[in-house]
Amino acid sequence: MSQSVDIIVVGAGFAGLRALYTFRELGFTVKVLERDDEIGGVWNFNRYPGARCDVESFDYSYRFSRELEQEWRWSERYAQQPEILEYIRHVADRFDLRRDIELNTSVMRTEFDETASRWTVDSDDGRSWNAKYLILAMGQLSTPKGTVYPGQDDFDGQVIYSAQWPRDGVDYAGKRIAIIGTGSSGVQMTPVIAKTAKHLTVFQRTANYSIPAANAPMSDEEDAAVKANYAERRDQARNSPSGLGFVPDRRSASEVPMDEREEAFEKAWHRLGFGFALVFKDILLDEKSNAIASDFVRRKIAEKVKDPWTREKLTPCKFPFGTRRISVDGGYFEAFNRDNVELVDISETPIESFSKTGIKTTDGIFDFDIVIYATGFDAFTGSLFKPLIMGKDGLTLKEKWANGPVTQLGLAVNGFPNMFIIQGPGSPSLLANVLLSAEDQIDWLATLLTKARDENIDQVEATHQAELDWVDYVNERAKETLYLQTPSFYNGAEMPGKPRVFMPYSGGVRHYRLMMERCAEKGYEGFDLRREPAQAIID
Ligand code: N01
Repeated sequence: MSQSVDIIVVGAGFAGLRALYTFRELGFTVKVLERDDEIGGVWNFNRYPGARCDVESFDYSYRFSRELEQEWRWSERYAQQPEILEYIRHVADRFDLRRDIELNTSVMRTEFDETASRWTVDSDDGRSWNAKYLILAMGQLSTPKGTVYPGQDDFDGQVIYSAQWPRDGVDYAGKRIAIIGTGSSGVQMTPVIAKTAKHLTVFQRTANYSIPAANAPMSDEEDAAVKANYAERRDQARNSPSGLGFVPDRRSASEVPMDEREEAFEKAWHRLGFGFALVFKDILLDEKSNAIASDFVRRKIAEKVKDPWTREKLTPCKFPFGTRRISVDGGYFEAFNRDNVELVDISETPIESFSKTGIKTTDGIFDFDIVIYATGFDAFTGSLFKPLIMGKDGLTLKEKWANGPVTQLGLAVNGFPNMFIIQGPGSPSLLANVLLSAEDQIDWLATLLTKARDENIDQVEATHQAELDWVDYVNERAKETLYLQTPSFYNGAEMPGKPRVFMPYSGGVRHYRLMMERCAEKGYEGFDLRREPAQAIID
């Protein structure tokens, strides 16, 4: 017997909870299905030491409740994972969200019934739901790659994945630890683990750019100052390209006199974290300007690392600054000055396998008690392909996207009526403050679905032409940037065999929101809104 609701939301992370709150407020019945035994999404899984948000807490928080904004007190500029999870739990309790969340519920299959204009949703434990709308809020980085080297099962020590960190913690003090991977996760955990590990070996394949977080406790004065003008801050964030509130200097980095430029970079280096890439308008757009910024960051890294060999290896040189996700660190490079920390360059001496006692590279065997994989995720599509999602005519989402994702506005897919993806491929997602942009999308969807309810519309479906146009547009915008020069998880290079398609929308959250608004103003251009299946009211 299936339970009937207006909306099924898959995923109880930040976006899923916001969707639940918003649609419930509007009088829709909503059920959120969450595979884990706790809410929080990535903030529930990524419990590794040092995990924290690279976006300032004041901006990486919900905007929908003025009271919540005023009440919640962040302890640091960049909150740590436990505090963010506590915030999410607080929101769920404060707004009584938990009663509509089913934990331990993995969606296995979902299919659109064209006659009834409803989605049926089946979970792994045999339960079923049916709903008019399906909202996929499954995250962009929630399916770990699960890297496995040969011989791993015979390893005597412990193997841990950064995004599946054991709930009861890991006692790494006094132990010999390996970290494989130097993306944001590896960069965040390295200085923390280094402090108490007996020995830490970091296996690096590609050196990464990282900017100091300049994290600090949140003073009462700063807290009060932000809260006195929170609406203004939110507006500024929403109207900045990244959703972080930084509006770049409108000049090209290459045109600014050297002294002035160095001063601006120096200031940003000590304060902006992620926003360093936005000091001048064209750091991510123009090769010459990017080379100047890349050079500055490399010089800064070199100043931090004492040993010449390690310094050279840690200096990123294989790709332009910012064309892979920039890391934001709390002493990553400095950690390599410790006697108990060692770097292994596996681009020169690759890992061959695990041995019983550790890891075997082409250079020899390194013994460990614990090996940590910080090797990343099957980004954007990994989670969306886990359940079988079947739209019209028996077509699955995986089949539809065999050559790469196609969407209208990053939100909807032709052939999958009444289904919406939050921060999916084609939306700003991983190139921006993802929470801010998710809230924009949910607010926009709220207006659309309210209209559909008021006007007895049965099906809302992206047109095929609209998604072709949107994909072209996303690609055109990407060509204006330097992102396409670098293999990364933005373009499917992180997984063997994945189509090489640039996935996020690089035009910024403000422009993206304006595109959504324009679509609505034009009567939801690019969507078919149908009262009866196949009877178009608006094309
Ligand atoms: O993953 P990554 P991550 N053998 O893909 C290496 C978000 N995040 O978990 O570059 C050996 O960036 C790989 O090497 P290479 C954020 O969006 C947010 O660190 O492919 N090494 C790379 O060094 C971030 O960007 C926060 O040559 C292997 C690393 O592993 C995203 O999550 C905090 C390998 C993977 O880096 C992912 O970050 C943390 C192999 N087989 C993360 N395969 C916030 O603060 C891969 N590597 C919000």
